Amino acid sequence: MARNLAMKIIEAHLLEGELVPGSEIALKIDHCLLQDATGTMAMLEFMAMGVERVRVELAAQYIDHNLLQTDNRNADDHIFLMTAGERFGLHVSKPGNGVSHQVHLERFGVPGKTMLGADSHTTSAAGMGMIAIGAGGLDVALAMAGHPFRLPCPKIWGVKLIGRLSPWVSAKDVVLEMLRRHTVKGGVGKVIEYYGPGVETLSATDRAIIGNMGAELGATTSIFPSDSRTREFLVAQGRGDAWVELSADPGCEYDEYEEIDLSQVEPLIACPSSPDNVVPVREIAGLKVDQVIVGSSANSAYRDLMTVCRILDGRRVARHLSFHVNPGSRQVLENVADGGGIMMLLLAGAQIHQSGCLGCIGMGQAPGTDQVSLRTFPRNFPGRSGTRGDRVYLCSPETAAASGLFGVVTDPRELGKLMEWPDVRNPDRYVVDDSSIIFPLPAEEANRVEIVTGPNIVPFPDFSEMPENISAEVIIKVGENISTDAIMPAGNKVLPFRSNIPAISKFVFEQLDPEFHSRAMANQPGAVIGGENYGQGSSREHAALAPRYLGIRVKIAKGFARIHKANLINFGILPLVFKDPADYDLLKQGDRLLIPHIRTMIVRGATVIPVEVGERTFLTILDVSDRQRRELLSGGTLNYVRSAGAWEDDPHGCL
Ligand code: MIC
Repeated sequence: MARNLAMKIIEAHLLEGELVPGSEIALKIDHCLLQDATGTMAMLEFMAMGVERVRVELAAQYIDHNLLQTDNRNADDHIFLMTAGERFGLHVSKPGNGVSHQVHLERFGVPGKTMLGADSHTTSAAGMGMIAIGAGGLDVALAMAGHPFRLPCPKIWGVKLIGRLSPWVSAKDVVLEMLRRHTVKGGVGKVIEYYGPGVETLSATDRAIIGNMGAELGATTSIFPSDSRTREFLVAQGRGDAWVELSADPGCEYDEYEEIDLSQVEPLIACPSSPDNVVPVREIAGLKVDQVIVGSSANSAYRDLMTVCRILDGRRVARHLSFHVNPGSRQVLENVADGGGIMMLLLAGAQIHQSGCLGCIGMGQAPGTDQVSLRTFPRNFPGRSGTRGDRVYLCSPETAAASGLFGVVTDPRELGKLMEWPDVRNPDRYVVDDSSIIFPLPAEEANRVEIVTGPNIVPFPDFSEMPENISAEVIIKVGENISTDAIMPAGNKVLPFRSNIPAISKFVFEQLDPEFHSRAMANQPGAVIGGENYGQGSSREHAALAPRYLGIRVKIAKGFARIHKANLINFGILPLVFKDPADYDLLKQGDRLLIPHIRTMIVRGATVIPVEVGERTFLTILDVSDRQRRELLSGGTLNYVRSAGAWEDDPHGCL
């Protein structure tokens, strides 16, 4: 039978389960990706599993998020990650070497492989023809220990690309078009597979941008074929031998269909404060801009930066505005320098930063009060930049550069009146320098490496088992599409505590309700009520781990985002979905919820769970697998895998 590409790769890695959308499948994982903000906890979790060395083909630890060293804490975490990485056989990419997604694409990505990453934008490896999925740190730690990754079998959504992008329009506009059409919930439970004649007009790094922001559509991941453009990128990286040709079988089917005529896509921009709040740039043209940032995890590759350089060449950015460039990797920076781009940026008045995530996760670059900030980043959830009430817009590098020049939001096609379209081509051969990557040591030598654990790393908290009855107070009720940034903020103030759960828990829901922490501490156990797509956005498991530390035992929502739901289970929080969404309206903060005999119901496999509030009872759904039931009963996945028998219980453990 003719198969689409996503299914071919999934089938080749299938260890358990049926390829029926929604039912649980277990996949063999080839590559693991860790970054520092999620990686410190993930590494501690891996160490708690007692495994001697990673059990995947390749595991890479990137240090790209917590780059500001304002005291000992981030620096302590870096040295911990470097030494632990060496000890357990990971590749370690040092601070300043670049954003995980860009570096992985450049140096390690292999078409047809699976990858699990402790970062939602792991999906960028779509540009390499990989099935690359974001997950919580604990799931990645399990995968590094040789366990399969379990997830609901996705539907495959075929998006046919036809035509060719017009000058001044680029890959970011394509994914913004997807978000305009389908919103931040449009991809939930799906892998987006791009196919059709338009695909070959996009380079591997263009495809990575589209894959990166597939996370914003809520998709499990995205994928592109591995074709001559993939080969071209690998050859330019000096890794041509990693290339294999991969595509869907002719005549294959998809669960859903979509078509985008690239020639019809126009410059688009996502307005504050959601990536799907998309309008054509021309509709808001003229709005004064105070800050522009190009780069970070999306649009930070050679073509993106060099396009900006060429637009700014011989000109200066508007007088009142700050223009920042965050290269995706040291390699990108070196190649842009090699192509003469750095001088163009400097003379135009741009600020050039080190390679890393930086302002994308609120690690510096926060805009001033009421300032308008245009960024090529993937996310603009409220306050994520570090500034309360921020006004962050997401756009292509072309729109960013044009707006930077004029000081107001500008449709980049306007530039056509001033200059020729800089049709930037990627180098045939990149300047490659791997000196900032620490390659794995032979096992014998690795065993002698001492892991340096600084004072910022505090032991993982102990969590109790699921009780027979839950009686919990509603500590907070929140609305629709609540992101993990709203639950567990990022930023320079909070991120250094990622390896210190008691300390980071003080910031839970801080933006929405500064009293949340003290109320939760005083009223344990607690419950949280949410709307649709609760927990969208990042993979950060701290958005489940820290609430659990504060005594949250149950979250009831109209729907959960995939990664967050898995994280809740991993830390023993019951994820219940309203059977009738109208019951959401009946609940308020301070209500006492009773869930009698929840333990027995979980053991018996109940899926409908009655919840009592005062005199009323409403119904909720517990949609979890048998394994997840056992994890919930144990009080979380770590308790479960540590308990006698749990390893044997997993036929594919310790592959
Ligand atoms: C993000 O873009 O939100 C992050 C920061 O990369 C997160 C990971 C994190 O919170 O550390 C993600 O996307 O998963």
